[in-house]
Amino acid sequence: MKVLITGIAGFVGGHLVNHLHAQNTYEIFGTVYGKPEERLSEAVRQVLAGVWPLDIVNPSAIKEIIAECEPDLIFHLAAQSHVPTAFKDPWGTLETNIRGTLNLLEAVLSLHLMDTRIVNVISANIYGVVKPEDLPLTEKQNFNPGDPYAVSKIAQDMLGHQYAHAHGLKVMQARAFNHTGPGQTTLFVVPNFAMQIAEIEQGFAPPVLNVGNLKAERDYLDVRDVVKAYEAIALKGTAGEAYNVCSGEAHSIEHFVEILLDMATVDIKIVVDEGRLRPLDLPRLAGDNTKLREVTGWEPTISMEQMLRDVLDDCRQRVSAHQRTNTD
Ligand code: A2R
Repeated sequence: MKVLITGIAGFVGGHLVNHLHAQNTYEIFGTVYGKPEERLSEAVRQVLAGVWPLDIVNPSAIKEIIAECEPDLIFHLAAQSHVPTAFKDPWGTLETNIRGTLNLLEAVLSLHLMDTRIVNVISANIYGVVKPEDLPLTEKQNFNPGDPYAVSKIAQDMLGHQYAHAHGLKVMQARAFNHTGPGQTTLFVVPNFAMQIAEIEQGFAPPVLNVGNLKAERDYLDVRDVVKAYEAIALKGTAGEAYNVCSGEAHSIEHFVEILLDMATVDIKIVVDEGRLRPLDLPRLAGDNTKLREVTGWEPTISMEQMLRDVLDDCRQRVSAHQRTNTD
């Protein structure tokens, strides 16, 4: 089966390649924002059947790629995915995420690839600030965007819905709640804390963990369970439908910090840094994954402890590798 992954060099893309490659049943193609040889490791490039540089905002480029590889499945991950960047550059975010999705759907439609199944990756940010009584959120929850990224993802979700219903494309919306795992940038909270701990352990920082709002409760999955959910949606999802990809449980960030600090090899003090408190902070967020489980049979398999341990170990390795590079 031929698979095309847009945004393959991103955090989720790497994990999706690992998961699909391990099954030996997929021929994997990808697109990269920039030069493949600069954005992908040699090991990943060797696994791929083809890879193209792509700015997804360019309509003819994505059409040429899809025409060449004629994928059975498309995982659309390419996006401007960072919320603070969306506040700084709202139009750039809207353009990449909306225009990019439109270009992809138009390409599939104009090439008459009516059997190609597309996973359109959205974010739980679309639900925005919600009432406690609405938790856990189902796919029927109203959209209430609090940032330009969420607006772009609502439009992306609605485009998938519309192209499925108006044109018969087999496109499903995967609404991902928080996820983390090895390799995520430290712009995100879990690897940020883990990296601080790894740097402290290896003597590069004083024994102080700078944190934001630890009371916020979030619904986290390990990215390796997320990519399995995307595959399950690709194979078993119903065209035009949206699926929450989430654990179904909310845990406080404070709980994550406690577990990470228990795993640390040194004593570390917590300090609240006002600069890390985000505006529009939502006290509690949890999704309902019943629809995803019932339609696809997907179940998460990685515990929260395992997820945190693997992120911390990955950060430890990144700090050691950085140190080796600097001393070579
Ligand atoms: O920003 P970069 O240089 O890391 O490139 C990102 C790429 N990308 C683009 N690709 C094609 N044309 C563009 N105009 C464009 N702008 C950005 O998409 C990156 O390699 C990839 C997205 O990966 P990440 O930012 O690491 O996101 P992640 O965590 O893998 O999330 C995957 C999907 C995204 O649609 C999120 O919005 C959603 O999951 O939550």
